[in-house]
Amino acid sequence: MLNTLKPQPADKILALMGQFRADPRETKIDLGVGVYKDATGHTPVMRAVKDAERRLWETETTKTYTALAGEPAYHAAMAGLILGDGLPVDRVAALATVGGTGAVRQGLELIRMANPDATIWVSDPTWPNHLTILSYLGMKTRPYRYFDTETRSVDIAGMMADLSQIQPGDVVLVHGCCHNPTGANLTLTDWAALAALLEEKGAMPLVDLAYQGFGDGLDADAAGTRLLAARLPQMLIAASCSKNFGIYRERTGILLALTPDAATRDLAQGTMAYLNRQNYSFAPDHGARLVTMVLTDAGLRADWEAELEEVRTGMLALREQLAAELRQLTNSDRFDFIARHRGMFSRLGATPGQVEKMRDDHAIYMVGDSRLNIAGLNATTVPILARAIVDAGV
Ligand code: PLP
Ligand code: TYF
Repeated sequence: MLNTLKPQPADKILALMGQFRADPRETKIDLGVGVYKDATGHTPVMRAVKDAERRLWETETTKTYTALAGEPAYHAAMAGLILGDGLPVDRVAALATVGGTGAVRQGLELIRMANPDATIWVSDPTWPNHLTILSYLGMKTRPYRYFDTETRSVDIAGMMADLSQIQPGDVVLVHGCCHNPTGANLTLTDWAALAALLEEKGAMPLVDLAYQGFGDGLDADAAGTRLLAARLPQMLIAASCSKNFGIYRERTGILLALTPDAATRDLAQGTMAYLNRQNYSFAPDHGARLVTMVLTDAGLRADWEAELEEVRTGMLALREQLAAELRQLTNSDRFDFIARHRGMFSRLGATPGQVEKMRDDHAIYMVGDSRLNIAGLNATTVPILARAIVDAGV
């Protein structure tokens, strides 16, 4: 029976990790997978997370099951981090998930249960896993214009024009901040226009928030999400703790559902717990517990925020350096978009041939669509990349 299986296409980003490892050149530079790395190329365990782990080891007396939807303390801490002070507690349902990917998956399954005919509108381009999960679930999908390949910024006019076709009951999947793969993000004015459109059309947003704290800061990165939450009766938020807590392999995420009233909240909460039970029963607890400890202990939280801020400003400095280097080499400002982008990624706008050339000639690995991970650089490798970009004729 199993011999009837059809081979599935590999994940290009993960495949690139393997190619990089296999490259014997000592000067190789990994700008592929979206994992934060410090200047030495190491992905550290954050200080506050390590402290929380120590405390947990000392105090944890049982590892019996938690609640099916996850611990209420985790829900509250994460809802506070994402939605801020004005949190409408009685309208929020929450579900601990297997990473941010699990939150996206459960969110889409929840939508499918509520409205199997919903069309899910996705940015063009978007994180490839959005498309493969949607296809796997058999959900209707349509792209909306997002990236202006000339300016390398958001094509807001194109986006709004495409989304003017959304129907009541449709869902718009938006990246909360630090858009993957482009690095180009909505302004608050854009978010307000999106909120007005969704309200007018009776459509719902699903916000994928995987990089809160990596762009303009913890609150600024959630500002668009909070604006939607303040203006719309309902929305879904799929958030990841992988990046901002550096706990990738712990698989920690959350799905939040903002509902019009407490009765719908209860309905959504019950259905979300049902979805966990059908898919894997309980989500992993270790990462969620660490996150809860860090967010609710003043000392741990201050230390976490400080370290996250170092990570964020470090990436911004690399962006500035790369843009400056390219300004000098090309005697133009056409790469200044790199300094305007936010998060780990920028889409350079190179052709697949140019990406290949940078890999062959300089051992620089970026994703085939010319997405580069800024955190894969350091002050020494920035000039090497800038030279390679110019050499490749980008
Ligand atoms: N959404 C986006 C846009 C991402 O880039 C990622 C990956 O890092 C995720 C969701 C989910 O990440 P994870 O499942 O590792 O928490
Ligand atoms: O886009 C990235 O690089 C990150 C990490 O199947 C990632 O989101 C990449 C591929 C994948 C899961 C996570």
